[in-house]
Amino acid sequence: MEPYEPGIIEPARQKLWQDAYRAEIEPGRPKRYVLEFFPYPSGHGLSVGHCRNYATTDALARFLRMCGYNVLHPMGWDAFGQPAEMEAIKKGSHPKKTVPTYVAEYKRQLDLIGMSYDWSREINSSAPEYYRWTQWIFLQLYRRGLAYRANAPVNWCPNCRIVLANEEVEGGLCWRCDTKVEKKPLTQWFFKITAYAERLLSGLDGIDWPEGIKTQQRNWIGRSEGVEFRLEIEGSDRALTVFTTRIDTAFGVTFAVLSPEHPLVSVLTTDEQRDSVEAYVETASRLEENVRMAANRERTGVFTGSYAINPFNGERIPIYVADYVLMGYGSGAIMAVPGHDERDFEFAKRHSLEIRQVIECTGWTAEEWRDEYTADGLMVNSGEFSGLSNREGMVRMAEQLESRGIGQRRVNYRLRDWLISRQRYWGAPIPIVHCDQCGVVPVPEDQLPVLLPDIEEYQPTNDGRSPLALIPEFVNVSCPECGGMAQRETDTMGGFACSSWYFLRFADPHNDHAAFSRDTVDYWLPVDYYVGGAEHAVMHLLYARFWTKFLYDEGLIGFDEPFVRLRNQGMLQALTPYRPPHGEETVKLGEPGILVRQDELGSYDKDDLIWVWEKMSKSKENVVTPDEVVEKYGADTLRLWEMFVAPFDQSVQWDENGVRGVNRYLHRLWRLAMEFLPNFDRDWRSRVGEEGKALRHKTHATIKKVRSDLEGFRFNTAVAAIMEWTNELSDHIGSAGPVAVASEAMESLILVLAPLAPHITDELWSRYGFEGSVHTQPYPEADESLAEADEITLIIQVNGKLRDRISVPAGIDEEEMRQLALNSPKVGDAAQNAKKVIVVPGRLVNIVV
Ligand code: ANZ
Ligand code: ZN
Repeated sequence: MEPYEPGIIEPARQKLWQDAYRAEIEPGRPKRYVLEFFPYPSGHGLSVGHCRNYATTDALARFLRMCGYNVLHPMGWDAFGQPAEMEAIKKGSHPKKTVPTYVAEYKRQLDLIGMSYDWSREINSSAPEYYRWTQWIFLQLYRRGLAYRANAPVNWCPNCRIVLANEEVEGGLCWRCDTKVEKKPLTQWFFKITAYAERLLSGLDGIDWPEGIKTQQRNWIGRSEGVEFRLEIEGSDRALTVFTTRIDTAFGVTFAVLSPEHPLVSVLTTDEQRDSVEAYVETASRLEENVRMAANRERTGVFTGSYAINPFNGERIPIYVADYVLMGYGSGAIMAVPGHDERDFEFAKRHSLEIRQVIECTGWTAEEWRDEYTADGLMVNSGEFSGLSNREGMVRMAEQLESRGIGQRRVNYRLRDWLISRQRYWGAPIPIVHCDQCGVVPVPEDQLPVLLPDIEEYQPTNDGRSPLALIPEFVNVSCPECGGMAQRETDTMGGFACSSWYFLRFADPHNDHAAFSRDTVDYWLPVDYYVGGAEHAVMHLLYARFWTKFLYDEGLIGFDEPFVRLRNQGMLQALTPYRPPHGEETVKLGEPGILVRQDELGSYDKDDLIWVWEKMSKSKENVVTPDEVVEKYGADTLRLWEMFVAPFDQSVQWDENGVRGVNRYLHRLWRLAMEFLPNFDRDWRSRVGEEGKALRHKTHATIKKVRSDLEGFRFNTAVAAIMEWTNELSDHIGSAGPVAVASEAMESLILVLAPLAPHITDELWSRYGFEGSVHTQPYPEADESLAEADEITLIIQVNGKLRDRISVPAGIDEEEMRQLALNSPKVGDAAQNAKKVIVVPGRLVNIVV
């Protein structure tokens, strides 16, 4: 018999699939848009870790096609931006050279594992025909006042010599090179995402995303409701504006705090206090925001010498400057309530300020902070409001401030505007011209794209300007408005701009007179399944939602949430040789993560190799490539393993034994199918009957289960069910069960498995003499009554050899099974001579004589 040779059948099948997955609009036919996160094609190529996402999403796309949907499953490249540029710099090459090579390699690998993409829609965000429209959307945002310039201190990485977005600073360090980030003032372009804060929040309620991701977005947006009011300053006609979420605690205010960056700091500082305030402000300016906000930090600060007046009780309250108050939030000034706010409590202790209780709670003392002090309760020591519940007091006190004209209720967001400027080469140039006469002038739409000049020297400059600033031919233009001498904007857009709309472009990728046509987008969008890693929880997903809402407001699209369903794949980990952190000689066994010692015996020795599970990544040098796995076992084995190993969203560990197990399954399946082939009855529909009910039940129950598992992203249990079904089919054939029933099962099995193991099933499909590809067949439908069938086949053996098979009710008990077996005419004398009767519930009875 011909052996299973994936190395031969897989390339042959893939050749037949070329162009087979083109998606065309068919009005009236239901569509599904299945999309993986826009990958950045790195020079390291794909690992089997990446394949987890691709293999699974492809199975889903293939399944949906067989279910009759018109499926769009495209792929493209997030090729602009910092990672591609950094990589090119490291390699001493140019991104315009490296990107196409890396793209070709990614494509080769994706084809190697049998992805069913519509490659005719491939897009590349660094191609002028794409970024022309990124620039066009920039202009639309600009036109609506949603793209603006502002001077703000920016994060400066002295090593990469570029400005970083807040999101690219991790714990005060550059996300790429771990260098400590500094602050530097610069005029930057921003997108006004804050204008959409409320809708970005409320939109989360209507979409099917993992709760964890929604929570991260909610926290990032950080909505809070409170009151903003005026605090008069003693002996001055100036006032402070403060924002509080707890106006009900206003009688407990014993001081006020300004952020060191607050514009009134120098005005309010008295001469005696000036030296210490200035020194404090200077120190604070060098600290990172997250350092200043850290929970365990000492609450430092200095007195300004001025006092404010509490509008509720007329008390004088000293005004301090302290770095735990940030300028970028609320109004940059607070009323401090040490009795009910932990940071204020610590500050008051340190500076010997009064700590007063104004909300009732058990065990309150001014000696020690307890989290219960922030709870709701009855108001005390609060003048006319005493005795009210604090929730009610909150409303009344806000109303009072409003009616006195000194405050109003306000909603605040933690979300900041999106910094889009990069002083870097490898990005879409911002389509703006600066003219001495006309100011900021947008490039007319018919002059797009503003081409990224083709230069050899693209490294960032170390004065913070983009390398584009060094190219006179690029910079000097005539002003689109007055025709006079003017200069182009030399900042480029960060990569997140490109990935904020690519999913729309896939609907209409070759349109050269618009970003996309409304018709194509109306048909294909929104994305039905969006699949990728949880690390993109905030930035990319929030930006893409913002642009979608904006384009909706512009009337360019008809929906305002881009991704109906989001699914995150779990990480793939691999065993990695453990290197103790620098300077540490010894390692304690049993430390978290240390699972396996190469030498299982004896005590730990400095020379032993210790292995730990780490995320599979090039930097950890633990990568397994799809190439090596496909070479050894075939793409179907890799694909099936990726799905079988665990629920999709769980972290898993690379395990070649598991891969071998899946490979053995495919070998078994091949053998079974090829051996059965000569007996296969194509006409099984007219010949299946009452006999062999057990397998029929299994067939239909499995079809039903797999359908619902795939719809619910439970690929692992779907694969397990298919394997079990294969075993039953094998038993059935081995015990000479009815051929028609086996034929039904075999044909259905090939179809059901097709989306998951697309090559072997397509090959078997044609070996079984069917026309066309298995992937264009309808997905089997379960016969409900058979799926629910309550009959099973009882196998009766004598000394382990088959004697009889009878249909019995599924719920049959052991004693009934035993009686049925002993009474079977085919068992004959053995019944009387039985030494032992072994009953395997629900399956068989073995009579030992
Ligand atoms: C008085 C008070 C009493 C406060 C109390 C809290 C508890 P969220 O919910 O995060 O919006 N705050 C306001 N502006 C600030 C700034 N720029 N930097 C640091 N802290 C600031 O937090 C709002 C609360 O954080 C505000 O309410 C204010 O302290 C503080 F028992 O005012 B609260
Ligand atoms: Zn001009």
